[in-house]
Amino acid sequence: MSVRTRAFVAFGANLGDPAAAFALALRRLGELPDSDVVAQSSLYRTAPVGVEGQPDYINAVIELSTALPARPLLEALLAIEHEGGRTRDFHMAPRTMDLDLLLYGDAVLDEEGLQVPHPRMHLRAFTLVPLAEIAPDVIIPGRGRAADLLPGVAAQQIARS
Ligand code: PH2
Ligand code: MG
Ligand code: MG
Repeated sequence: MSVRTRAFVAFGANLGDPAAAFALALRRLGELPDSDVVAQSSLYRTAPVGVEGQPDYINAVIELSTALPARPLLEALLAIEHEGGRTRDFHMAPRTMDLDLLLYGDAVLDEEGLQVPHPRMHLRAFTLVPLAEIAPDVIIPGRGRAADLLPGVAAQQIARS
């Protein structure tokens, strides 16, 4: 039996059919080798952060139990985004599917394209609120318990969709 790691993936979409994209992402994540979807948050409607004049996002967080190492998991996320119609037109362009690796166990990695914990996850309601819904006690290395960080993002607009 291989060792499993608890990984958290953020889903975001503000183009096309976000609910269908989320269903596709869940299906594909569940099909990854030696991996299971353990939990999924509600879908949340959120105002775009860091960019103006774009449609609202639909955001959620998915918990995986996986034997995949972080880099192959990241590559799998990029492949699923691609299947979900993701294009990279410009920085922060609206997207049909964004899958970001938030946490990979208690790993702290700062590599090309692979930073965990995600460096801004503790500052954003659109990642922290769905994460705390499914895993309030999870520790964000260097930041603390997810639920304890919620007051810091309380001013940001977020609603269950
Ligand atoms: N993702 C971004 C930039 N801004 N804003 C919201 N509300 N949700 C996102 O997923 C999001 C964003 C870059 O990935
Ligand atoms: Mg993102
Ligand atoms: Mg991304």
